[in-house]
Amino acid sequence: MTAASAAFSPEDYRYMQLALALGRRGQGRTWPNPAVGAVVVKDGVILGRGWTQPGGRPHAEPVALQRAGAAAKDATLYVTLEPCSHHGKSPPCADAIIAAGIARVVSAIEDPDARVAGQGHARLRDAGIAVDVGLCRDEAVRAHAGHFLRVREGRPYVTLKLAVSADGRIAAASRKPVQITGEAANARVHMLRAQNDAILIGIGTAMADDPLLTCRLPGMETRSPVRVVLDRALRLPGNSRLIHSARVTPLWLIAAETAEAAAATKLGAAGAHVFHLPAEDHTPGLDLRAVLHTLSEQGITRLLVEGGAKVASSFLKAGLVDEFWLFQGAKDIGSDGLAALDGQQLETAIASGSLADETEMFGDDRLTVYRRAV
Ligand code: AOF
Ligand code: ZN
Repeated sequence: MTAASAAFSPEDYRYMQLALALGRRGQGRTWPNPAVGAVVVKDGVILGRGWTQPGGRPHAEPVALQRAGAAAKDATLYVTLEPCSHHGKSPPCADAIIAAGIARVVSAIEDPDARVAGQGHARLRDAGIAVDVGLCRDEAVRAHAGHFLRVREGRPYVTLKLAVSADGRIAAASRKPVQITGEAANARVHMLRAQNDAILIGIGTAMADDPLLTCRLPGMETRSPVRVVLDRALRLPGNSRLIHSARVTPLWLIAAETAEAAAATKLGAAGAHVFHLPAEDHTPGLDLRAVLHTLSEQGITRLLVEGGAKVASSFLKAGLVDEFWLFQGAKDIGSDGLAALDGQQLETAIASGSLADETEMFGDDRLTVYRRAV
């Protein structure tokens, strides 16, 4: 039974929206698992709310059911992804739902994970529970895009973020970083970091900017993503801020297998985790699909790409950008500044993607988010 045959009420819609909002709370820290949200409701009263916990467990449903306690009997459970039916590190959510005496489950979408794939819904129906699937399906597809891509294509969902001056530059000619956006936009970027599992830059940016790449919003310092540097020849300096913080916030370096073993040993001893990919002599960079595959194998479902110009245009050219966050500052840098993309027009790159569907102002800075249609 799918969306077409299920009758959903305005209340159903409201509670599923709540479940989606709860699920978003976990984004960026539930990997390798999806960030699911769940709500238990009876007679118009919300009895329990839950979302997938850091590291992916407990799952959302048992959290919501535990809050509801014995009152969950005969209640409705709203959940943003099919409840699991497999024995992982914890017993199946479907069994917990049955044991709690839930009468109806409203679920947004099937879980493509081969261990679940319809069996969660089937198990609930077999136990006599009414199961309606498909409410807010498109929003759930978006919310769980990283999980779906990881399961189906072996890669994470990729968000590219670029901040450009009014004249489309990202740095001064000297490569010296310039303040392009203001405080409000910068805070949004730090939030975006927290909402991703990992953040990736190229070695050029790592050397030029010596960035930290952490989330520095007050109270959210522990929500920094894994930092990933594309460092083909392992050139990252041992005295960089990335290396100095590697024991606090994970740092993964992606190198070619031809990189010097001594450099790998040294950076590894300093706390970085080095991954080696087959070297391709004819290309100067790394094969981005192989990079994404490696990250996906490690459990990364949502990747934020933060530059620089070369990395940004490589991802765009390879068609590997699912979402593009473009911040445009109000000031010019000047025509000798570094162009946003390496040998590619920003306008062309945007046009080859999809429609702009969100614009927001942060002081004088304009954010436009371009998304691939789901
Ligand atoms: C749910 N609710 O909140 C999440 C689910 O390794 P395990 O046992 O934690 O299982 C991971 C799989 O469970 C994951 O691949 C996905 O299919 C599902 N995630 N399921 O019922 C949740 N996060
Ligand atoms: Zn589960």
